[in-house]
Amino acid sequence: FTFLVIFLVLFFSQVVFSQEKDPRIAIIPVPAEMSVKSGSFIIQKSTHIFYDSAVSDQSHTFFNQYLNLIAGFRLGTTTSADTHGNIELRVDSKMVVQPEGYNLQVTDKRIIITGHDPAGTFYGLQTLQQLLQKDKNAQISVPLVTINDYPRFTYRGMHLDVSRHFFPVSSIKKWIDVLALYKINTFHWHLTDDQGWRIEIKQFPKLQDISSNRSETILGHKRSDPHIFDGKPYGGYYTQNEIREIVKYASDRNITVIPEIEMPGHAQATLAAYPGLGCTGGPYPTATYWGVFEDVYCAGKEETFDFLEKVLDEVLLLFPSTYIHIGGDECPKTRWQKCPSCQKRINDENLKDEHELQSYFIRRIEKYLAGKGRKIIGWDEILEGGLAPSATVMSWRGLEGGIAAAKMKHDVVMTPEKFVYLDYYQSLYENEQVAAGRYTPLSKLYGYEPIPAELDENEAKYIKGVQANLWSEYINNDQKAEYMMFPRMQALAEIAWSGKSQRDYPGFLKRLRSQEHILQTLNVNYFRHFDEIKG
Ligand code: TNX
Repeated sequence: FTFLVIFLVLFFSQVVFSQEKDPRIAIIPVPAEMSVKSGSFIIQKSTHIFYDSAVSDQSHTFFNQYLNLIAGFRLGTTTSADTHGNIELRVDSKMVVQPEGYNLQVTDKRIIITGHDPAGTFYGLQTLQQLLQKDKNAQISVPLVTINDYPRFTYRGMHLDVSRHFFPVSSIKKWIDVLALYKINTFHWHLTDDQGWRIEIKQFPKLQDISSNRSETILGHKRSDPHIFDGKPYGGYYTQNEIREIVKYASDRNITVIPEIEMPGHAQATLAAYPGLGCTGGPYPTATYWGVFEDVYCAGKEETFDFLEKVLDEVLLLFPSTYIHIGGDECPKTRWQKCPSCQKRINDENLKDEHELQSYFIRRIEKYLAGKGRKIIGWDEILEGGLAPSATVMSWRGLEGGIAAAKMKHDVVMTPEKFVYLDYYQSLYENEQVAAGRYTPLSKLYGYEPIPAELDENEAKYIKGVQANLWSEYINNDQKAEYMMFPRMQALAEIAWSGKSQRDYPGFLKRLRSQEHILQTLNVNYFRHFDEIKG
């Protein structure tokens, strides 16, 4: 009996301790359930991937790309179930019941990944990818684990502003790869703003010729530096072919791309090309500095809606996402107050004021998109003057917008600037790279709980997920974008995917350190002092 007890104690302590101590087992986001045994499965050149017909081809392609980076070889694939020594990829919605969930079993003989759906299998492979490491003998070994895992939230988002600064297709693809590895499933692409329109629209070529260009702003080097202009031309936009390429690339990695076309505010770049769409008739320059601008789309003119509907027609052909982001934030009402056609609209439509005019604007676009089978999502200002009936709210100014919308039974994505804005400082070091004013260190992001305490259990169901935003006013190159994004994106991924009770900041920091080789393998720049910051 004593022997048995000693055996059991040793056995379980090994299971528990090896998880804690084995730096090879550093998975982000932390899985729902995991057990570990000593020993490894060795991936050899002769190892084959077997996959059943429900699994997407892209899954193993993506896996092989990464394996090739660390091992210098790719695995062959087969659809005939000769299983010994293989990696098997399956889909079985009865065995794994949670959408996007998976079961991963690594034994010394084989690896089996079973997903609830193809996305689940893909995520099992991402976990496996994080477990790959070269051991002492330069072999690619995988620790023996059994994992059951599934997401807490269905919406796990990352946003990127390409208007303030433009990023090339190759960088976007590189970042999509990293997002996929951390089980992010939504890429919110902020394509238009005052400082630049970045999507080709065939019916309105001046958007490419004029709205995508401006005079560049030189960034200050200290927080307090003013904006300085050098007057050099700055510009860029994505062709429709490039957009299709990115949407497909993302979709192969289970990432939905949601385009954002800003309205009624943040539209000065559009007005630069089509001044007739503003209240005053212009002329307007594409904005050369940051902020909120008074010249917005005129809500009184039919021309505005004609234009936006035609733009959206082309957008819908490029983006299959259910959601279309229509912006809605920071729209000053000063021009509308003095504009005869806006005042006429307020009268004709029996609206109380300019806030209701904004609501009229958004509802009209909502209706147009609903007619095409799409739904709108917008920043929390769309609550002003009455929320459009089927709108989803992105709560950015705080928690209030999200709370109000959930109480009204509207879907919500939480993205409060105070916690999840990646353009804010991540350290207070004297020589930190210039960023937007506030401070969101890694610990603050990690500590953010997306379900507001004010909501009861039923209301909480409307919180679909959480997103981090990377605004690019102060980010004018890829290296810096990566520096701002990583590793705060990994913290976001963990709060979006992992259960609330699994949150463990010291453990997260350790896993992040153990995983540095992944970012290095992918040639990703990141903020390296993350565990020195006390918050
Ligand atoms: C507010 S968040 C904005 C953006 C800026 C950002 C800078 C939101 C909906 N609007 O236009 O880029 O602050 O942090």
